[in-house]
Amino acid sequence: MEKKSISLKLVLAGDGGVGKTTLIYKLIGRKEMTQMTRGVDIETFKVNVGDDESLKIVCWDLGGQPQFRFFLEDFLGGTDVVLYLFDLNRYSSLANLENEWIPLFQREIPVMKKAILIGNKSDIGQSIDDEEIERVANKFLLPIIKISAIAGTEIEQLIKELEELGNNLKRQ
Ligand SMILES: Nc1nc2c(ncn2[C@@H]2O[C@H](COP(=O)(O)OP(=O)(O)OP(=O)(O)O)[C@@H](O)[C@H]2O)c(=O)[nH]1
Ligand SMILES: [Mg+2]
Repeated sequence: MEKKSISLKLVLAGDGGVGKTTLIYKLIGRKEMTQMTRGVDIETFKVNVGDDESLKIVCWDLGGQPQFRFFLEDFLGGTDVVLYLFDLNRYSSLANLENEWIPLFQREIPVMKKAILIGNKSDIGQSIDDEEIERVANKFLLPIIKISAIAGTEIEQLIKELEELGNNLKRQ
């Protein structure tokens, strides 16, 4: 029998250079070097949610550079999951999530199935205080995951969160 498939739209948000495309390439198992994303790229991958079902995740990888901001809103309709990425070593990338990216999504997508705050580049350390990260996470009620998209550290944790969501949706 063919596997049943649920499909979700996942959007990667955050400033240019924080590692959104690198993370997607890790999730889909692609090895190529990444370039700045121009506009938006779309990639899909699957996670398993039980023997007879899989969860298809359609990832919308947004270009984070300021020149692409003006049309981003057009891509946000129907978002189920958003990953808010920042660089653990670049304070402005966390501040811009708090002041621009998260408010934009809250305005455009009032009901979201899941949103996660992701600090990337843990392989080169962390210069932002944990208290500051927790303050932003608490303000918007977001879980925090610290990852290295390049090294693959804690990517499993992220996949687990997505599988959990898939399992919850399956039961509905
Ligand atoms: N050390 C380290 N570097 C990383 C990591 N993730 C991404 N990078 C590097 O950061 C740079 C930017 O990564 P991208 O994935 O292109 O960033 P992006 O968020 O997609 O950027 P835009 O497409 O411009 O929005 C690249 O040189 C990556 O190799 C990581 O976990 N650790
Ligand atoms: Mg990119």
